Amino acid sequence: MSKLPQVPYRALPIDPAESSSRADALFDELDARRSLRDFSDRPVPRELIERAILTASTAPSGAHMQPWTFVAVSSADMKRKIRVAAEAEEKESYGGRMSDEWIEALAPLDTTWEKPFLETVPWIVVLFAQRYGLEADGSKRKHYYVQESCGIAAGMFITALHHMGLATLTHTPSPMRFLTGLLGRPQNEAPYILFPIGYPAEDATVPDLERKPLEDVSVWFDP
Ligand code: IYR
Repeated sequence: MSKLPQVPYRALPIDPAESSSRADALFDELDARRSLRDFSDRPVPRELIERAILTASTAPSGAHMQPWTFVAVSSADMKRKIRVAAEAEEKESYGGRMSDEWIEALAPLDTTWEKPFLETVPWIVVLFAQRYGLEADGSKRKHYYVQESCGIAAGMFITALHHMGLATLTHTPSPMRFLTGLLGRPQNEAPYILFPIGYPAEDATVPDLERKPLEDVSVWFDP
């Protein structure tokens, strides 16, 4: 393929002192984000979900293939179907498919096979990873670094939602193959993460977790 024409880089005009205050502000904002299970049923305008998807879609991706599809569901009937199918899988998982070690690691988070939030939330968005591209004529196009690209897009999606005051849960009902059939997705797409999205319930609580300090998550070669 021929080279693309070049355009000027749209750098943000920021001086070093401002970088520091912006960094603090972003840290404080993202440090307040938590995975939530207690949602309000207050409606969320579709426009906000559209914007979050567009923001996520600015993520870098292998060879700029943007190998993701966000499937947005507000239909009560479809949310119910997703809940029923997810709970059936999760019941199997909690009832024996998960290792004792895994169950023990989750114990402090107080999760169970029950997923009532899948019906409470105004929106469920399922991110599908396109393992390869499908052209209009049915031919396949190779995608690169699909897992990495979708992981980055998922992070940016979560960040965009949080920035709007919306809450979500990075949910991976396991296995999630049922979502492909339920949502009628083509065979090149694999469900990657399911996001229930809404405003937090007024009395919402989250586990009192601590985040690792910088020295536990980084190593420096900086004389
Ligand atoms: N998918 C299950 C189990 C689960 C797994 C992890 I790793 C978590 O951080 C939380 C839950 C569930 O959604 O309950």
